[in-house]
Amino acid sequence: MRRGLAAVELVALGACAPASASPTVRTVAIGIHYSAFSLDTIDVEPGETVRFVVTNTDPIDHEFIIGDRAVQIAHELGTEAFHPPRPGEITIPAGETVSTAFTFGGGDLLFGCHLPGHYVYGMRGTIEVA
Ligand SMILES: [Cu+2]
Repeated sequence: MRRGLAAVELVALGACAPASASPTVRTVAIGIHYSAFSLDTIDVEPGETVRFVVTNTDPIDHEFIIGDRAVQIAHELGTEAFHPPRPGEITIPAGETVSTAFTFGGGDLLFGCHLPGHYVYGMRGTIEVA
């Protein structure tokens, strides 16, 4: 009797495992052309993981940095001497496509490129988390 219950529990656990191990990840494609992002607002759900596929068709490199105001300011001021690889922070070399996955919390965020002058020029947008 006890062995039978354990088997049922194992089957139940097995049935749950795949759902939690591979949550659905939405892909959002973003283009960069003439130093402008193709989107200026991105809507996501709280807790959602989104894979951003960013294609840069310009002859110069660009960045796609996700973060709050503090993150954007830190990158704009260039106070980070070294950029460790982080989710939501990528450089897209000229003519290339780079992707990054980012899991959102509950608050709105910003995205932008912080090559000199680009953010101020308009290479930025908002991510509305709701
Ligand atoms: Cu740029």
